[in-house]
Amino acid sequence: MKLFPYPHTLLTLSVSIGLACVPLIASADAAQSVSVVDAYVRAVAPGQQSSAAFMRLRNDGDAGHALVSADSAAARIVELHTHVKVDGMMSMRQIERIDIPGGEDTVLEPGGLHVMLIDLTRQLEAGDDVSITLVFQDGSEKAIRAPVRKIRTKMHHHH
Ligand SMILES: [Cu+2]
Repeated sequence: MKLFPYPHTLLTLSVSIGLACVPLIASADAAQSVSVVDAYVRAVAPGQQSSAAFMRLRNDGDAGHALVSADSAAARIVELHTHVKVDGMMSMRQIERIDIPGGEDTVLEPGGLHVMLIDLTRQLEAGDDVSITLVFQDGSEKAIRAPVRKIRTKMHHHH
């Protein structure tokens, strides 16, 4: 067995300790800190091309996170949207991110923030399940399954 000279051993030891400390210093990633509660997708009438997913994003960590994109096999295009009032009319607008402040719940609901499912690959009927992958700003991902529900509120389509 070859004995390494002392300085080399010391260097190796320092590096090992440095790496071992990383998980303790770094805060939990978004997928760990953020839990998804009450997710659901709007049922659509036959022939309707788009739908939306709603949910409560609960951040149990101290650090703020953000949802930056989402993906689903149920739609060819998935965008993050919000509703804005333009000339007294509510309309939808695509946004880059949905902030999820630490220790708070961020709610995606009809008339507000939502995950827009555009160009549906199948009809979404009440009782179905839709798989959605949420992608956070730190690169972590969370896969969820959301039941399809009938929602009565009117939706405006202004893309
Ligand atoms: Cu929308």
